[in-house]
Amino acid sequence: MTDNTKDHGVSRRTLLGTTAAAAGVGLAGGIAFTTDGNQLIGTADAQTKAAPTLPARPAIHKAEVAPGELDEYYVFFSSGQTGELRIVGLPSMRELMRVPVFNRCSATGWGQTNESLKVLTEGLLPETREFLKTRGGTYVNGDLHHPHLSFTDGTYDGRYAFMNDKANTRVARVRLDVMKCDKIIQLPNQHTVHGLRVQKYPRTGYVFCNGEDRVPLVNDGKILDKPKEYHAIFTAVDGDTMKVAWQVMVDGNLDNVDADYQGKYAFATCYNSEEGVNAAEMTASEQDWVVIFNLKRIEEGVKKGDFKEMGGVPVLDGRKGSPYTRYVPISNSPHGMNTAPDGIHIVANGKLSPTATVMDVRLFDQLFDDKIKPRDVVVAEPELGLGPLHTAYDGKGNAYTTLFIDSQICKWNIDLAKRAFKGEKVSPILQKLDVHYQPGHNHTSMGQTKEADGKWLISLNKFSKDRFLNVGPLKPENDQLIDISGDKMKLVHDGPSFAEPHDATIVHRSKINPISIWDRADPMFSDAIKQAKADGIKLEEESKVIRDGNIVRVYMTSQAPSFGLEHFQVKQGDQVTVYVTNIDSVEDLTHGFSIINYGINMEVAPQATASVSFSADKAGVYWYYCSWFCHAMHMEMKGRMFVEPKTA
Ligand code: K7E
Ligand code: CUA
Repeated sequence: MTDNTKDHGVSRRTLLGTTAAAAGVGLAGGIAFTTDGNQLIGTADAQTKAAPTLPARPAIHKAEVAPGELDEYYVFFSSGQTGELRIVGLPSMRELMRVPVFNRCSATGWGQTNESLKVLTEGLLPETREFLKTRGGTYVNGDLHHPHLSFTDGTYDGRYAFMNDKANTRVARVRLDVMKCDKIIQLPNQHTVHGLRVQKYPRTGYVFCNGEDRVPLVNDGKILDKPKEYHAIFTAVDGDTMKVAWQVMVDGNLDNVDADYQGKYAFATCYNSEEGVNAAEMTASEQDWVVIFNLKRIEEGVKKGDFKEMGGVPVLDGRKGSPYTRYVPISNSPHGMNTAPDGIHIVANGKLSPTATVMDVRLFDQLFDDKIKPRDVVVAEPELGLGPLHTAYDGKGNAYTTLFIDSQICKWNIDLAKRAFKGEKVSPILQKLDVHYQPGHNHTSMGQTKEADGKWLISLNKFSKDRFLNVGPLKPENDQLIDISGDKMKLVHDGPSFAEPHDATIVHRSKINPISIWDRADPMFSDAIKQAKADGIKLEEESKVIRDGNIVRVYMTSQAPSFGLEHFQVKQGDQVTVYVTNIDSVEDLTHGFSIINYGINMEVAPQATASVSFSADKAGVYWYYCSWFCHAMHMEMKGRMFVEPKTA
C-alpha cells in the first residue's frame, strides 16, 4: 500500500489552502489559537470576511509564527564549510543567531580577541602549533558537520553542544548558557573527524568522534603509499574535561556514529572495507559494515593497560577479532547511523544500497559473548529507494529516511519492516514525499532523544535550484519544514541556507535556558580579570593605561554612549592590549570596539570583558568607535588612539 504522494509543482498558496481545508475548523475571527499557543489556520474565506479591505491571502498556517511570538523549538544547525553553529527558531525557520566556532567572525571578533584566540589555540596538537606559527597561530577554516547537545538520562540537559571539524580534525564545545564556544581540541592520531554523537545515558559523558580517513599511525612521512599500513581511529572525548579519554583503531573508514540509550554501546558505519585509496577501490566490494564498540570492555582494557600510548592518549586495537568491537556486515558504503527513540532499534542507512538496515541493540550483549553471529542482530532491512542517507523518528514507531538520489523523504514503519523481514507480505513504506532537492540529513523535533514528539521534520536539502530568486551560480541550499503531526507528511516551508548545514538538532525550548547578561565571574574572561588584578585595576570601575616597557595595557569601561577613555596614547611599536568592559547591565545592550585602519573589531555584551592585542605599528591618530548599535548617541561613542612616532 505504497502511496507515493507527489507534491510536484505545488505552490505555497495551494498547499496552504489545502492544509487549511484539511484542518476543517470553523473560524469566526479568521484566526484561532491552539491550546499550546500556536496560531492555527484561518481559511482564506474567513480571513477575507474578517478583513474585507485586504486582498485574499493564504491562510495563516501553524508553521507561521506571528510577529512578537516565540518559536516552540530551537534548532542547532551546522554550517559545514562556513565553520559556525547557527541557531534557528522552529517552526518559523527564522535564523536567530550565529555562533562562530571554527571560522572567524568580523562582527564578534572571534579569532581576534584574546578570549577567542585562547579557545582556538589551547587545544591544538604541538605539531600544529609549530605548523601554524608563521600562519597566524590558528586555523581560519573549519568544516562543521554535526552539532549534538549534551544528554542526561536520554534527553537534552541544556549544558553543551558538541560539534566536529572535518577539515582540521577538531572537536568543539559550545556553552548553551551563553551560546559561546568555550573549548576546542584537536584529536591526535586521527585524520579528520566526521561522525560525532554523544553518550545519551547516563549522561554526556563521552563524545564519540569518527576518524574518517585512514593514515599511517605516526603520520610523519616515513610511510607514504602503503595503504595497508593506514589506520582509522575512533575517539571518545570526555565532554566534561574536553580531553581524549581513549581511542580505538578499526578496520575501514568510519563514517557516522550514534550511541544507545543504555550507555553500553556506540556504533559506527564504515565504508571502504577494501581499504582502497580511490573511489573505484573504495566501492569495489559488495559489503561494508557497522562496527560496534563495547564501552565497558574498552574502559576495562584501558584500566588493564591493554593499549599503546600514542600522541599522549591510549589507543586500543579494535580491528577484527578484538574483544572491544564487533563488525556487522552491511551492504556497500552505509552512511547515516541513527538510534530510534524506542531505545531498541538502530538504523544504518544504505547510501549505495537502496536499503536501511535495522539492528536490535538488545542483541548486542549476545553478539559480544559470541552466542550469535554478527548478522543475527539485524531485524529488518527494508528497501526504501535510491540513496538512503539519514533516518529520523517520530516516537510513534515510524521512521523517515532521506533518499538523496530520489529527492524524497520515505516514511516507513519499523514494526512493518520487521514483519516483512520475517517473510510476511507487508510493505513498510507509508508515504514518499518529494523534497527540493537531494536531501542529506533530516531531523524530527526532539527525535534524537527518548522524548521524540512527532510534530516536525526538517529536510536539509543540498540543492535549491529553482526554489528561490536566482542569486548567481552559487545557490543557497534548502532546509524544508515538514509537518508530520498527521498521518501524512506535509511540506510547509522552504528555507534557504548558506553553505552547508549537514545536520541539525531540534530541541524543545523548555530545555534551553540562556542568560541575558554575563556573570562578572565568568571564566570566559578570567584571564583579563587576573591581569587587571595584577595591575591593581578594577575592570568595572576604572579606565587606565598601564605601561610596562613597550607592553601597554589599556583598560576601559564602556557605558552607553561613551567609553571610559576619550583617548589614550601609545608609542609606535608598542605591544598594546585593550580591555573593554561593558558596565551596562541592560539586556541586549551590547557595545563594540573597533579601531579604524587597524583591522580591529570585537563585541562586548552586557557585563562582559573582551580584549584584543596588537602591535601599534602605524603612527598617527586613529579613532576607535562602538560598532554595535547601543544608544541614540551610538555614533558619538568613540575616542582617539594617539600613536606617537618612533624617534629615529
Ligand atoms: Cu550525511 Cu557529514 Cu552528516 Cu553530510 S554527513 S549529509
Ligand atoms: Cu556603544 Cu554603540
